[in-house]
Amino acid sequence: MTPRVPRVLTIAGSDSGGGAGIAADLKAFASCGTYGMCAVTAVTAQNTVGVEAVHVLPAEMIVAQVRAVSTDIGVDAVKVGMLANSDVVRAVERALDLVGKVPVVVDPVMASETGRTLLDVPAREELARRIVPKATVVCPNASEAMLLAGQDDGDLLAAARAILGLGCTAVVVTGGHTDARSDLYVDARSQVALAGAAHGQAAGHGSGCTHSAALAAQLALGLSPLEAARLAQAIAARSIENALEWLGQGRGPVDVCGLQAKNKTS
Ligand code: PXL
Repeated sequence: MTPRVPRVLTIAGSDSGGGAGIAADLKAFASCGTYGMCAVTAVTAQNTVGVEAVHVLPAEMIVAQVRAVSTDIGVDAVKVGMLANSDVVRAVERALDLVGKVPVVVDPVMASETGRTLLDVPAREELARRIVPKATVVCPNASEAMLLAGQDDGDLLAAARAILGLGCTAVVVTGGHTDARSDLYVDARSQVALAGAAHGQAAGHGSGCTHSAALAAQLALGLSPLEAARLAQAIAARSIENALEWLGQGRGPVDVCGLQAKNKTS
C-alpha cells in the first residue's frame, strides 16, 4: 500500500517577506514530510525591518478556506497562528469545529518581532476562552505565556499551568529567544525542561512559526505531544542556525530548508 502523506493545515497570517506566518509554516510542513495547506487570516505587508500594513480577512472568508480544504482534501492536524482580532478568533473557533477531532497546535501570536501588534488586546481573552481549550498543544514564548495566563511575575511554570487550566492538553513555553535556551513542556502528568542549543540573537525571524508548525506536523505524523515538542525544538534550532542573516536590512529569516547548504558549490 502506498504510504499516505499526513495533511496539515495552518490558519495564520501571511508575511510578504516570506519569513514568518504561513510561508514559514508551509516550509516547515514540507520539510517534515507532510502536505501543507493554508487558510489566511490576515495579510501583512512586511519585510525584515518591520510590518508596514495589516489587512484582516473577513470572518466568512476564513471559514470558507477551512471548509474548502476539510471537505475535500482532509486535515490530519492544524496549526493556528496570527488571529488579529475577536472576529477572527470567533471565525477560527467555528472553523476548528468544521475540521473535527484532530490535533491542534496554537501559537498565541501577540506581536511581530519588530513590535507590531498582531492580536489586539480585547481578543486576548477570547483566544484564551475560545481557542486554547481546543488545543492539543499551546506554544507561547515567555511574554505570550505571561499575557495569556494574565500574569506579570515572570513565573513561567505557573503561567504554563494556568494555560493548561484553560483546557488544552499540553503547553510548551519556548525559550529560544531567552537566555535560558530551553523549552518548558507541561501536561497534566509531567513537566519537562527541554534543553536547547544556544544560538545567536541576530537572525531568527519566523522561528516561533517554524517551531509551532513543525510541532503540528509531528503530531500529524503520530508523535506524542512530548516527542513532537522535542523534535520541533530541534527543527526550529536548526532553522535558526541556518538563518539567512544577510537577507534584508533587518533581522534575517530562519531557513528550515537549509537553502545555503544546497546552493554551496564544492
Ligand atoms: O512571529 C509571529 C508572526 C506570526 N504571523 C505573522 C507574522 C509574525 C511576525 O512577524 O508576521 C504573519
